[in-house]
Amino acid sequence: MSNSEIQTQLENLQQEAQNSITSCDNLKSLEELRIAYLGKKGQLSQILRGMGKLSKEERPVIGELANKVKEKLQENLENQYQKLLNLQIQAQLEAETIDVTMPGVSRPLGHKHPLNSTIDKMVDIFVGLGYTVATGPQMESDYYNFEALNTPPDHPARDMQDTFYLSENKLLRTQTSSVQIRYMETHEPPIRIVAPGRVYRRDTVDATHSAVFHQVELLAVDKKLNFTHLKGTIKEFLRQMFGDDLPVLFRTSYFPFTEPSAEVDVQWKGKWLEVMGCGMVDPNVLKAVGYDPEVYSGFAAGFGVERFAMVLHQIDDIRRLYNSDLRFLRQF
Ligand code: 2U9
Repeated sequence: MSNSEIQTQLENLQQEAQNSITSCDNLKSLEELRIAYLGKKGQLSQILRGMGKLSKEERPVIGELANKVKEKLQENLENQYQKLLNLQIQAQLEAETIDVTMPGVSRPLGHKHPLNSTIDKMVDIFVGLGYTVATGPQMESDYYNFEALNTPPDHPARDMQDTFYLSENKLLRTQTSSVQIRYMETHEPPIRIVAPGRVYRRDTVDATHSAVFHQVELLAVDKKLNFTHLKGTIKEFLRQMFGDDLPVLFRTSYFPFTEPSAEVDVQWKGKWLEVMGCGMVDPNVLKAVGYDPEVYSGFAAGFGVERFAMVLHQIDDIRRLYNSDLRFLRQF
């Protein structure tokens, strides 16, 4: 092959390659073009193979031309590569654009049941006053639910009609007081505990009664505790629960496990409401757990959680708290 033939071939190659490179529209084809023109077995190498037959004088001339073609094509390839890469990045950015002004997708979130939030609120207040949370079994023996709490066998509370008996000596606790008995058996005074939990009574279900309900009970035992300590504690609790300037009334009452005993009413939204019972722990209860009633005295109180939740949220029927009706529960 002659000098001028090779020259023409190189020029044609450059023209053709330049056209296909600038009209190439994706990175994969561009790489294929690079291999086809500049690769080891590419078109440029093939043309240069014909150089062997050229004279000594012609060779450097063609060599120089071949290098120029090669450099030119490399430049073309690099330019097109950058151009296609930019287009690809641009397209990707556009595809991934987030419109921050679009309304969000709301995902429904669960939240606490009003009974749980009421228990938490009550317990938190007592924890703030230095009390420790204590819990215990819901299935109890007659001893922990009644006997240790100064409730003799002939007491009406033990009636089969009031208590769920599981067997002769197994029952569903009617109050969380059994928790305090168990706690006192294993701890020495001074003690300050708050016992939240589920309790059971054979009540006929209506707007204000449920066979399963919740209590928060309080117990403090120490030397020289008196009714003033009880009153101050209860008043502070009710103040934190219902707000300042709350009219509170202590009415004389009776419970087997406290003496003296009182029921407490608060004036809330213009009405007097009974919210809890309380009293000084009966000496017989202290004796039952091995505390000396001559040395120690205690006060206790009991709250019905459902009643508090109903008063706080103006719920008219206790059954609403158990129906799992989301339209109702979502209000809290
Ligand atoms: C021990 C000693 C005494 C807990 C008390 C009450 C008064 C009370 C009711 C409130 C509404 C029950 O849920 S309710 O129906 N409770 O009136 N509870 S004194 O006295 C105790 C507790 C434990 C060892």
